[in-house]
Parts: sequence; structure tokens; C-alpha cells
Amino acid sequence: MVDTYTERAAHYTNSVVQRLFGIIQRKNSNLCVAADLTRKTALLTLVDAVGPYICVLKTHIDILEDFDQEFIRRLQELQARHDFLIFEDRKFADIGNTVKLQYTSGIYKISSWADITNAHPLPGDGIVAGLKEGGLEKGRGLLLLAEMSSEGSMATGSYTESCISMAQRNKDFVIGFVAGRKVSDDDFLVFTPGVSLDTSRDSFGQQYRTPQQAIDSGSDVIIVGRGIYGAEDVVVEAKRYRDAGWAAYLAASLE
Ligand code: S5P
Repeated sequence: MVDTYTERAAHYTNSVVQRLFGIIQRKNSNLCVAADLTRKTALLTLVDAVGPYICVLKTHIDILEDFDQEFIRRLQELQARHDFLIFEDRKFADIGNTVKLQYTSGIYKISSWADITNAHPLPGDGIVAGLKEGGLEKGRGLLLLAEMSSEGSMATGSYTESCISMAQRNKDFVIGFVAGRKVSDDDFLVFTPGVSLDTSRDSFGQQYRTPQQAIDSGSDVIIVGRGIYGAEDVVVEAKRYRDAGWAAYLAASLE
């Protein structure tokens, strides 16, 4: 039997995690949509359609061809209307000073609107220190990439173990991992990409498992991209993935 989201919430102090567990319970959803679209109108239309069924919206802000600050304002309106967290999948990977600037400055000013972002542990603890300076006071949270879903990923074995240690040393800001399974016994969240109900891989080595397989492996939030935004009816698919993820969670919490 796995702990329920409500039981888990009691173990965390980070405000982002508290907000996330609240949303998951209110919406009966552990679904994060990866909205990998390149035009802001299409992206906002998608978010408005799937918003009721998701707990987290994941963005790749640097793939937008027509980004402007107005886009952020409209995204925040949709966030208020539909009640979800925003996760900018920036995958920071540089020294602390540089990532702090990339996080807080430039065109995107990620730390001003993204509740969650993520980083590779590759550079060492300085990357967390730099991002923490940009995000902790704003109430943000960080996920570390402990594993990757792509074939041939080098984030395995001792690399993954070092990533877990890094998270343990930075529990005030690191809220969990991007990983395919529960990689640590500690109270860290696990966000799992590479989830599809219909496909097992793409032509670039992406590897998919079902929502049930991800949840049974210890995932807390399933990330679905093309399975939803690539569908003819995104609402039908968002509901289908929301229901599959929630049914798998309910079954796991009763086992
Ligand atoms: O290991 C990873 C980590 C991430 S965050 N593998 C991934 O696929 N991702 C992201 O999840 C990726 O950048 C994309 O936005 C999403 C998966 O999209 P899909 O279309 O393959 O479901």
C-alpha cells in the first residue's frame, strides 16, 4: 500500500508541494501535460481545454516562436481559472552563477512565473545553490533529473545515486526528481515523463510506459505530451489520461 497524497502532504514544508497536493486532491488528477507547442495562441487554446484535468502544466518556453510578456499574463489567467501549477522544463545544466541569471533574467524571467523548474545534477551542488538564490524566496521548487526516459540515457547507477544525495542536502528547495520510478525512500516527489497509452517509442529513442506502469513504479505525477496535444480531441485524451493515472493511484493506495 502506498501513502495517499493527503498523507504525503503532511511530510513536506515546501509551499509548492503543499499547493500541488491540494490541487491533486481537489481535481483527482496526477496528470501533467507537456504542452510542447510553438505558437502562443495554439498553446493557450490547449491549456484552456486541458486545464480542468491537469495538476501541472509543463512548458518549454524557449520553443515559442512568438513569445512575449502578454503570453505570461494570459497563461497566469488560465492558471487562476483552472487551478494548476506551472513547471518550466528548462533542464538547467551550468554553473550556479550562470543558471541563476538564466533563471531570473533574459527574455523569459522564468523564476517570476514558473512554480517549478528542473536541473541536471551534472555540475554539482552549485547549480542548486544558484537556482535557490533565484527561487527560494519566491516560493519556488526544483526537480533534479535523476533519470531520463530516452534510450541510452547516462543518468543511471552512481549518477542517479549522487543526484539523490544532492537532493537530500538541499531539501529546502529540491522537492523531488524527474525519474521513471521512486528512486529514494525520502519524501521526494517523482515526476515521470515517457508516458503513453498507445505507443511504446518514438523515432528519437523516447521510451513510453503506461500511466499504470509509471504509478506502480512509484511515480507521483505522470507527464504526457504528444499523447494529448497530438490527439484530434485533446479533451477526450486529457480525460483518458487523467482517469488512467487516478485509477492507478487509487488501486496502488488500496493494495
Ligand atoms: O527524461 C525525460 C525528461 C523530460 S522532462 N524525458 C522527457 O521526455 N521529458 C520531457 O517530457 C520532454 O522534454 C517532453 O516535453 C515530455 C515528453 O513528451 P512526449 O511527447 O514524449 O510525451
